[in-house]
Amino acid sequence: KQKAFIFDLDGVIVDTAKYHYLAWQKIANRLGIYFTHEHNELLKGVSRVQSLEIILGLGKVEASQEDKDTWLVEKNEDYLNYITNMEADEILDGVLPVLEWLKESNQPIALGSASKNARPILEKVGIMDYFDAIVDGNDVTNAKPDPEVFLIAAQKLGKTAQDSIVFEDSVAGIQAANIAGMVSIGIGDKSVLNEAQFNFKNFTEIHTQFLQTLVNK
Ligand code: B16
Ligand code: MG
Repeated sequence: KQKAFIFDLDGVIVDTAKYHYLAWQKIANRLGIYFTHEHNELLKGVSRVQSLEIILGLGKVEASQEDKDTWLVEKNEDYLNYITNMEADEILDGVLPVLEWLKESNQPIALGSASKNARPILEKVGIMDYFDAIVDGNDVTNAKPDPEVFLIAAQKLGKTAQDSIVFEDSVAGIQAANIAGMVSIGIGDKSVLNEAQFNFKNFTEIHTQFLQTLVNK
């Protein structure tokens, strides 16, 4: 049997969520907006434009489109600085064995990320070749929790939503997978990702036996 295995990027494959957080925090600080780790959960999986709107909303700050565009560019330049020297050692623990098992088991693999920086990151950490399809922030018009990104990924792999499995670290992403009718697997804090069908702290907890049950479903 074959299923579609769809991976989110930031916070699932690599810990770039921390870099997004640092870059947004600089913008928030500058605008005098109180922005914590908990607020940051709201931004995970959410597009760049949407993320800025959420931060401005937290501080009840109104801004012109021109200012917003400037901050979006600044945030991304800062983020690109953080990721420029990324290497394979930034792949999160347990991810490579899972990708390896899926490849050996002939299971199609896709990336389903909201990030417009997804491809360079995959290249930097050297795992581009695992992916049969890549769908990222450049390919979608509707941000998670809209299921568009995952639906396109499944389609590219030639599988139905019912035969698709999504690994996600964000609330918005889990919601997107659920709305699509896919199996949702939360990676991270179970109390945050309580809408996921399955929960794991990280990929070291995901064993081949579990992967095999997903394939057989
Ligand atoms: P960029 P994912 C998402 O990636 C991040 O979780 C989110 O925090 C970020 O704002 C979004 O990508 C856009 O990223 O600014 O690089 O286009 O988790 O869906 O892989
Ligand atoms: Mg993520």
